[in-house]
Amino acid sequence: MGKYKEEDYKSNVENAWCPGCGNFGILNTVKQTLAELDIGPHQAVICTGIGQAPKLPHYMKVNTFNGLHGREVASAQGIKMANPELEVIVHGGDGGIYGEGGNHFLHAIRRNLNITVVVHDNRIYGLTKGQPSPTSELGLVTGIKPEGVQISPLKPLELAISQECSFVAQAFSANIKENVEILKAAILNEGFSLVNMLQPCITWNKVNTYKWFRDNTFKVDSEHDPYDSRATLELLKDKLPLGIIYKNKKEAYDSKVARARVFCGKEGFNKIAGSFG
Ligand SMILES: Cc1ncc(C[n+]2csc(CCOP(=O)(O)OP(=O)(O)O)c2C)c(N)n1
Ligand code: SF4
Repeated sequence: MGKYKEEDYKSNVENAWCPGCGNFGILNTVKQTLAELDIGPHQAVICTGIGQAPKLPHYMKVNTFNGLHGREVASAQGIKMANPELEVIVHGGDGGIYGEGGNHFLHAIRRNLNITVVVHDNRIYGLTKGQPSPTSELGLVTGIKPEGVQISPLKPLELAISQECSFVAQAFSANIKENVEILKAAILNEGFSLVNMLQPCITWNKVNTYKWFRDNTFKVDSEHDPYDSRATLELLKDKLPLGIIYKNKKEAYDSKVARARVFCGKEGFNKIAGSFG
């Protein structure tokens, strides 16, 4: 039994999510994961932007940085560089991270800091009442898109794999037990970890419901080799795979910087610090 229990992350802030929202399952997963990894509320920071997903740290006791919509990955990288001891986790929506924050997302994968990014992928802009997001499927009709989505969705997992991301997983918000294991592995991975968390928005997305996600997902076979990018891309072809789908061994950027700090000494390091791109 670890030092921390789920109650240690409890907050008294009133919850404003719709009853039945997929975000509740994600909140439970995060609390349970931190408790099982023995990461106390003072040892982690959850970075968010604006939206329904970014409210997650308001509903728990943990350090929080709540910045601009789409800038959650950027602030997380700054925090990790300033305090490498902190467990830095990002929670954002598909709109914030893949849309407004798409450029940060792409380059953060390349930079490979030791952070975990959990995207609550409800395939819609939830907080602002159902505009299409980058992952909305072709033809999706919503209250404010009556003619249906006209452009094909972004493929975030394929994109992350194309950039040789250190760790890529996909999860479905209702599978809390499995998701705790996935999130633990993501946090323990030394590098940039992406968890695309499929999450029903029961209010604005009437297509990608709990039933739809159950019918259109499958659990990745234990035989799957996550280091085999070709096999992983095959997995992504039809239905949505759940589990750890891709891994790539490479040194985390913060660890490279720490080595440079030792190698050059403090003064020397300060001279070259600006050259880390
Ligand atoms: C730079 C910027 N653009 C747009 C907005 C308005 N805005 C706030 S939340 C939001 C949508 C959030 O959708 P998503 O990121 O998918 O998260 P969700 O609410 O679905 O969890 C938008 C468009 C904003 N606050 N800042
Ligand atoms: S609008 Fe959608 S994402 Fe937002 S709380 Fe309600 S169900 Fe959840």
